[in-house]
Amino acid sequence: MKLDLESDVHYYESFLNQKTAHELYEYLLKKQQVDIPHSMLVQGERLRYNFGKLTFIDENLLRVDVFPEVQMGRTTAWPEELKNLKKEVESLAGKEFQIGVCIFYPDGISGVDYHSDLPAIGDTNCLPSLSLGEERQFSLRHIASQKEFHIELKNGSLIIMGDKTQDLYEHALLTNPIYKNGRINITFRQYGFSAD
Ligand SMILES: O=C(O)CCC(=O)C(=O)O
Repeated sequence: MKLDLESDVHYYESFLNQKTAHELYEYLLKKQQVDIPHSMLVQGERLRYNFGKLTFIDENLLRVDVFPEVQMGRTTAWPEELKNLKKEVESLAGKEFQIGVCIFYPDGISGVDYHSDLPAIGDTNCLPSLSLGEERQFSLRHIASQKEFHIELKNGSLIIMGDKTQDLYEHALLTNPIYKNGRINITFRQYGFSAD
């Protein structure tokens, strides 16, 4: 379903069925320990955050250490268990994603404020984002008009922020204490820039 916005944003409510989504959530918690709180060294000081983070990276990039752990937090090669999912996302989006940023929000006290994902390590003109666990409200705010759009992201859903979304909108997972359970999000990211 295309969302009623000025840029290309598509929402796939049942990208994964409930059973698969639940199994993936459990796998990421139990085997990959995405709930380990994110921490980073900033000017010699270790900052700790109220969310977990683990970044999956293509092996060739991991080998050349493009993403040092002190900057990125925990990183690991894409595990076998996620490779099919990665392929399915790539085939739907028509792009390859070298990086998967996996965030664990323990409850509604944890979120991320409005921001745009401007190109840094790669193009951000296509950002698929998978939701697992607690259904949470996701918000997009039109930069020029400040008009907000809200959508509930279901367990197993995929939202793809396409062309112009990062230029025209900011997005957020606003904190709200009504949410009591954990949620995992994986955003699929490109490394590098295409010529066009
Ligand atoms: O958890 C989410 O759905 C939002 C993640 C996000 O805003 C981001 O990765 O830039």
